[in-house]
Amino acid sequence: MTNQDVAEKLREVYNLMQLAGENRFRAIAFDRAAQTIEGLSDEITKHIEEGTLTDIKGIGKSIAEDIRVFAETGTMPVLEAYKEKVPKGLIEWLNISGLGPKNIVKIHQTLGITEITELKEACQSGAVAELPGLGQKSADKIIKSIEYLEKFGERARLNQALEIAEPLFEFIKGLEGVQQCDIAGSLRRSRETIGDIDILVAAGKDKVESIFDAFVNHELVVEVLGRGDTKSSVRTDTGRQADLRIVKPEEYPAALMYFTGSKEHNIVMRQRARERGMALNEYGLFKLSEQKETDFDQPVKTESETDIYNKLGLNFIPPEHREDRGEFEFYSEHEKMELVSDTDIKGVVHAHSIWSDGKYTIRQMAEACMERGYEYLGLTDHSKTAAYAGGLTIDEVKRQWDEIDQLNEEFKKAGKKFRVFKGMESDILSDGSLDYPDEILKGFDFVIASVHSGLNMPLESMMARFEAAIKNPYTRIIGHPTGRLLLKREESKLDLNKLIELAAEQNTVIEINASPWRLDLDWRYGNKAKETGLITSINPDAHSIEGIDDIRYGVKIARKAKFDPARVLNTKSVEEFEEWCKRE
Ligand code: DGT
Ligand code: CA
Ligand code: CA
Ligand code: ZN
Repeated sequence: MTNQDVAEKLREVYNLMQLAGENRFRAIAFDRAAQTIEGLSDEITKHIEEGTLTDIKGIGKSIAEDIRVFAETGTMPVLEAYKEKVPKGLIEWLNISGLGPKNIVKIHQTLGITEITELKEACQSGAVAELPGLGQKSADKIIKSIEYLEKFGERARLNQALEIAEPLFEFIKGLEGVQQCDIAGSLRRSRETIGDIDILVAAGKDKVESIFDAFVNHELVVEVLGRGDTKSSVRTDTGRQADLRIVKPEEYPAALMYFTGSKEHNIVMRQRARERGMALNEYGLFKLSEQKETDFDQPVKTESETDIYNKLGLNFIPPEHREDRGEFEFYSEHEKMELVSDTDIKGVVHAHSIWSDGKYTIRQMAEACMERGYEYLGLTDHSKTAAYAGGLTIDEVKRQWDEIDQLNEEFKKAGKKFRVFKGMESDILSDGSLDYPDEILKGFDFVIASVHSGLNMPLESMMARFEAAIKNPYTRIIGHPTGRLLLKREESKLDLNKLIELAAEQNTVIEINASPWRLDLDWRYGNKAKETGLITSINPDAHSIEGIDDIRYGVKIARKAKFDPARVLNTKSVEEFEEWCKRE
């Protein structure tokens, strides 16, 4: 835990307190404490150990206690309490430059809105300009800031980050003098959203300048944000920041581990090192001196990340599991976890055609699947209530079935093993029922049940709705359970733990929607899914041919969520999938 970590938490409390309408002076105390800690010339951890926190100017008893608890448990109760109090959407407003907490509270309370999208509308409609102390100029400024946020955002979705990181990585890897190179940070950990891109290189000292030169002159770079001896930061053409760090070859394993993170994972690793008389930092693993300080003269030689893990009593922990969510317990006892990979995926489940809101015909989608080496396509257009998405009437469903039968016949004649399955993405209506009568539902090979409207229901009604859908014998898969759109729309209120238990019990699959907008089921529920034996399906929700390739993002999330191939529906071969469709 660094001084910066503590300062950030305190500042978060400060911001939230203001949004909660707390006494301004109480809030300011947190901001002052944050500032002081940022400016400390020694480590806050030392003050915690020695019980001297309150000696620091501006840190009173109560904040000292908050810091101590944070150091001990990794969470700060006062912060968690305010997170509960303040609507999540509102917290994001703090990212709008030029809009302070006071005005946020004013707008929120008088107009009763919480989402950024609503705020933008209120600025455009003139509602914000009418508020005392705001006016048209302020409203226009807010719109501009929101548009900037929309464009560049605080974070990027996985696909947006990869679009920049991959070409940069390939380019840097090929430069002269680059001995090792990896993408690190949240991207290596397969997080669903990415703050900035971190790339790490091992090179000799004489090559550092030329590598940085090439990097800052890359065609994707529009601005150099900083350049030092070991690190260069640039802004790329989408606004996304990328950091390149160059370290000595012997430092590479420890640096890669450090800059892969997560912070939370690193904290535990450092703790494990200390328990074993060593110190771990971004430069390497070292022995501790008698004064229990890092002895840089006594490095412990490490060849690789695996080596470091082994020396700290662990087997290699794959980057996607480095979140301090049970990985230490698991990898201290097991050599590895079996995880699904791209090559395990045999079929494409959840795709749309021009029958509803897709861009291509069933034939075109099927051929694209074949080209990619898949054995089947589980076609799932929208159901009739989803009129905005071209949902199919009963008559259309029957005609679509005929088309699929003919296609399959044709494939068979041509000696192709490929098959299109008659699926449906049925809306879950507000009472939890599916969108067609049973005699139609039973004609599908399988049904995905998804919520597309009434996403803001209260928790209990939403759970009842899902429970009814899961218990419906025709529902085989639950689609994008929370309905979230990453960096755009909040998730519905759901008790996902309960939902997973229920689905596992009923033998209903919950998809991992692989669209980079969704990545829903969230990987954070991986432990629960594993415990209950839940089956998932890595579904692209493809509305176009290119959309099929989103499966790769879903695979990343499924690995992060600890799914092995046996618990992923579409690792089944076409014959096995056909069996599954028959049900028992
Ligand atoms: P992001 O960029 O917000 O998506 O998340 P990360 O995880 O890529 O974070 P970033 O770019 O700030 O730093 C990369 C890694 O470096 C991070 O995962 C862990 C390590 N790191 C950076 N700053 C700190 C720190 O203050 N303390 C610790 N323990 N680790 C840090
Ligand atoms: Ca990063
Ligand atoms: Ca970074
Ligand atoms: Zn859907």
